[in-house]
Amino acid sequence: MMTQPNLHRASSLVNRHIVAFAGGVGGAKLAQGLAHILSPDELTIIVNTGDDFEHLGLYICPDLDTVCYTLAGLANPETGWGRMNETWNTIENVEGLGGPAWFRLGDQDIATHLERTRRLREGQSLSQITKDFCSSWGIQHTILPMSDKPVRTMVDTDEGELAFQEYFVHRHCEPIVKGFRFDGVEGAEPTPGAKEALDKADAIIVCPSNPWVSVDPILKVIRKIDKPVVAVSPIIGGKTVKGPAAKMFNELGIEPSALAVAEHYRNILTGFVLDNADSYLEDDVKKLDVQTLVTDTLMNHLTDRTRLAKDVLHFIGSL
Ligand code: FO1
Repeated sequence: MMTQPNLHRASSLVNRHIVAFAGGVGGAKLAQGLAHILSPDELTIIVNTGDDFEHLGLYICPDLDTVCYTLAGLANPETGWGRMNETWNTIENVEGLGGPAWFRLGDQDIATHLERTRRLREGQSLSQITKDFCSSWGIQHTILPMSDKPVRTMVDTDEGELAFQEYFVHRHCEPIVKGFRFDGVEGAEPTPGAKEALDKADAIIVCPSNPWVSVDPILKVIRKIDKPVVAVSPIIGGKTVKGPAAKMFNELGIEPSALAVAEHYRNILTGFVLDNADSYLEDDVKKLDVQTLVTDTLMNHLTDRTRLAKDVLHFIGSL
């Protein structure tokens, strides 16, 4: 039976398939905007797992949970991570017993880590667990860990090598960054679903996540990319909206800017999205043989997220 073409997509009657690479809070916001526009069979979100770690005996996947909670409308609107309307009884009692409380695990959030850890111990794969959790949370779009094998981002600093959450949360990103290592990335195959989604993708969108610790692990696992790639700069006016990406650029001896991000991705980029505040960098980005879109990339509310998603999809249609 011929399905009635969706007229508002007259520009591309054939279904389009987008794969989005997302990491933490910034990436999750654009992923949410894309999920509001694209149907589940048009969008697959591949998420960084380099931030995962074991803590209090629980297997914790911060970026997977941030993307899932955001798409489910469950995310804490202030922090972007963890759950809204959260309570902290458990972690406060852990602290009262002398346990570590530096990584703030809310009572609702702990259920996610308990059940994920239980299922992993039973031998279920991370992608299967994520699929089941998404249906429990009412998420129809496919959210995939980049790999079912563990990958651990290690941050080399002036104080030696630190595990990612140790650097990011416990040490508040203070140590001076000298480099990164993605432990386990050599043996980590992309999840089966990720390979399929990439094969049928018309284009890949790199969401505005930290290039060093949220996107690079995904690129290292996916390895070969032979589709058009559009990246949205996570740096606006030389600064990040949230997180240490600009500080990392600085400490690695690179002037933080949208141009520096475009140069970071230059081997895979087809198009690059800069904020209006960085329009003066547009010609320099074009010199990288990359097409550009200048627009408002700040995403405070869902309306901003869907607007930016629309802009990016329209930009892809023009490539
Ligand atoms: N980030 C913090 O800065 N402090 C925290 O206490 C914290 C707890 C936390 C708990 C669950 C979770 O899914 C994320 C959490 N994050 C916290 C954020 C997390 O460290 C980062 O979102 C990612 O690892 C990098 O984007």
